[in-house]
Amino acid sequence: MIPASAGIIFLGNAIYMIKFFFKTLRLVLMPFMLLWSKLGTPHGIKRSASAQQEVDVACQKLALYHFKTCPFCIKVRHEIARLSLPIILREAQYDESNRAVLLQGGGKVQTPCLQITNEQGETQWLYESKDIIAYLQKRFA
Ligand SMILES: N[C@@H](CCC(=O)N[C@@H](CS)C(=O)NCC(=O)O)C(=O)O
Repeated sequence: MIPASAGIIFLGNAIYMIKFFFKTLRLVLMPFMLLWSKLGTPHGIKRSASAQQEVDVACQKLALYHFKTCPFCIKVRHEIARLSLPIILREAQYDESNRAVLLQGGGKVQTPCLQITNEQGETQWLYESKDIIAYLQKRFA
């Protein structure tokens, strides 16, 4: 019979190897994701100066928590660029303080997450790339 301690060691090693695999995969994919992020950025739509001014003011109440190489974040950043939205980007993978704010405010470290502050100063944390894109299109397209 296999002792329990051997089972625990095996499980520990398996978890370590899975984590190592994904860490390596992330490192290998990183340059491609950065390239996609850069080259895939669309041109922004043009608005009249006054319309853009209104949009600029509205965007001061928004912030996107993101990881640079996360594919879901890249999709959202592309839509932000397409809609010509000057939304502040807060890196949350390595920046400990942004990560802590996201965890405390939104309840989990998952990106992308759009922080929306309303006129009353209340904050909403919108997760899910599809929902964020739908929200931005509804408001600004
Ligand atoms: N269904 C989500 C998926 C988001 C997601 O999986 N994000 C990853 C980064 S690519 C994440 O935040 N993982 C948490 C972590 O790595 O700590 C969406 O479409 O936004």
